[in-house]
Amino acid sequence: MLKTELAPLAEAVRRQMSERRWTHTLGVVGAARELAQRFGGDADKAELAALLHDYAKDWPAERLERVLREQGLATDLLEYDKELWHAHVGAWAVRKEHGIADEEVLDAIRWHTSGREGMTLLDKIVCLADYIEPGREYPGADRIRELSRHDLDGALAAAFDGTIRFLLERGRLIYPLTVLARNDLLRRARQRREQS
Ligand code: DGI
Ligand code: FE
Ligand code: FE
Repeated sequence: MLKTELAPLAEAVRRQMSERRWTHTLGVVGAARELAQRFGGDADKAELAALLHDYAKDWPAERLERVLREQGLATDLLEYDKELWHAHVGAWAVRKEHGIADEEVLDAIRWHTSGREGMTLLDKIVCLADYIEPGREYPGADRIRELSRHDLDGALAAAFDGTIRFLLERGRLIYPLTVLARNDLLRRARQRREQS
């Protein structure tokens, strides 16, 4: 369960979203905590970033678009899938509405959907937790859960592969940063395998 000092913030997060999204959020918190313990990350930051990662997910697209434009946040995103928008808006909103100032936590929220090159340990933990929380079902989910037991970069690269495949199959645009993130992780995972 969530740490008690997070209860008021958790209530505010819960108010932003559907019951289903809240259940997902709690799943991501648990998965992020486990990944942090397994891979030597900061479990408190992982828990906080996971709690907040989908803060703006259920906001209407018009509201997300307005914030991106008015705040000048990653406006290149406007040319890509709306699904990408909530991450950047969420990072902005939790700082503005809840005074979250930890840049590592804000980055993990901001990059949890697209990924980025040079992802931090916390970025990877939150992003992968989003893919492996118990409620998530998609082709290949169990393989990614399996990889996540020992290979953080390999698991996340495989998760991005799945998303890229999903977008390709539907003829949808791919945000280039996701491809860059995937390539970067794949290189690191390969380097690690060659070293061991
Ligand atoms: O917010 P969640 O549903 O928990 O998960 P998320 O923030 O990872 O969003 C994933 C959705 O974003 C998924 O349905 C695929 C969609 N999407 C659309 N274009 C892209 C994209 N995801 C990535 N990584 N890259 C894209 O270009
Ligand atoms: Fe999300
Ligand atoms: Fe999520």
